Amino acid sequence: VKQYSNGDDMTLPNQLSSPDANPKMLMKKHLTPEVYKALKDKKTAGGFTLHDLINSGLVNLDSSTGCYAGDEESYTLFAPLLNPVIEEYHSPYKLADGHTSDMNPDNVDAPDLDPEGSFIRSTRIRVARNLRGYPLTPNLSKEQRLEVEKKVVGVLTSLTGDLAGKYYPLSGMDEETRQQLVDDHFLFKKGDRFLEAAGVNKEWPEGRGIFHNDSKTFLVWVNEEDQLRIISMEMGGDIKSVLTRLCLAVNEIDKQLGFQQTKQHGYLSSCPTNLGTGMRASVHVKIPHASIHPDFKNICDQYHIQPRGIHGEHSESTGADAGVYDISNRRRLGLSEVQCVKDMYEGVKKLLEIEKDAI
Ligand code: ADP
Ligand code: CIR
Repeated sequence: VKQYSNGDDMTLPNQLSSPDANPKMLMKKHLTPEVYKALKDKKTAGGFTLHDLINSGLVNLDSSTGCYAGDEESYTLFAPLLNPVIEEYHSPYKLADGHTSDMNPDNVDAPDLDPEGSFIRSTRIRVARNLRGYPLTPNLSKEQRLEVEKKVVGVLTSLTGDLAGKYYPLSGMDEETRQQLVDDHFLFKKGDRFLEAAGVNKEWPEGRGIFHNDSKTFLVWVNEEDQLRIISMEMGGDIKSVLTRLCLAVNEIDKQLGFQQTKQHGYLSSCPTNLGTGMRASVHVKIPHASIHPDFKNICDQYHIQPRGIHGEHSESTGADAGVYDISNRRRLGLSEVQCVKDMYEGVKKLLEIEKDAI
């Protein structure tokens, strides 16, 4: 992990004054000279420093967030930086409010928004989770990573019915199979530069892998950005079916392993944007007109949804996929999993109204 050099106590890391630094980067915005001075020599009991916390944003000046936590203690020790980052991203949530989870799919009423299948290609819901008793991935040692993998795989291979499947470790997977899984939207990318600078990719690919059932509707990423990314996905727009499968799996894994959580932060994650529910509920949806509507960005903000390209975060939709977007809930903390799904649902409903009006 690259480090930076700094001058006297009050001098911010010089990368942040580069004209290339994204002025909206949350870490940059909230790392004032006072906060920097107060935190620069602090270290968690697990050895995680301010430098470790912010390195991803220093190396990647186009970051939107720019920091990754190394352990539960990072969230309290570095709170003068992280709390404003968290509260801005998950606005209007205030950490003092406290977070409540709701993984009961019966509380979601989400009739298919596109039963004819003209707009919505696929639906995916994932949650980020980390095991109690371990650091988060930026600060996880090789031994701990292997231990987490072993525990998780033990539980996953005991699942039955629709959730039964196999674990495919990344070590030893042939390149063609790996690339196909990425291209088909099932597996994480290799070499993400944000995670690389955060220290998450150490000893790659050891201890990483993917579990999935035969139909690839239930998948678990092991030891990528978070120890677990639990994913339910299927073609079409049946959000309730996707959520029901996810809840069944997450509740079972939780019962057997136990996830890190606090009252204020909900479920812990390495990236502050994933705190709380850790949930990103998304559809791949064809909206060539709505996406160029002058109010597109405002509508996304108003409905708390986030557009991405369809090849994962930081990708653009081009070529045959032009006009197809990944639309998901943006907020994840201070609202329940059920409400995250509702944010996505209401946002997509609105975008489809605009799209249909424009055709
Ligand atoms: P995350 O959901 O973990 O934040 P990414 O945005 O990087 O991660 O997406 C991970 C993968 O999941 C990518 O291959 C992406 O195309 C795929 N994906 C996301 N949403 C959907 C969806 N609704 N349908 C199909 N694939 C999806
Ligand atoms: C960044 O700061 O851009 C990356 N570390 C990813 C941040 C989380 N993603 C998001 O809000 N879209």
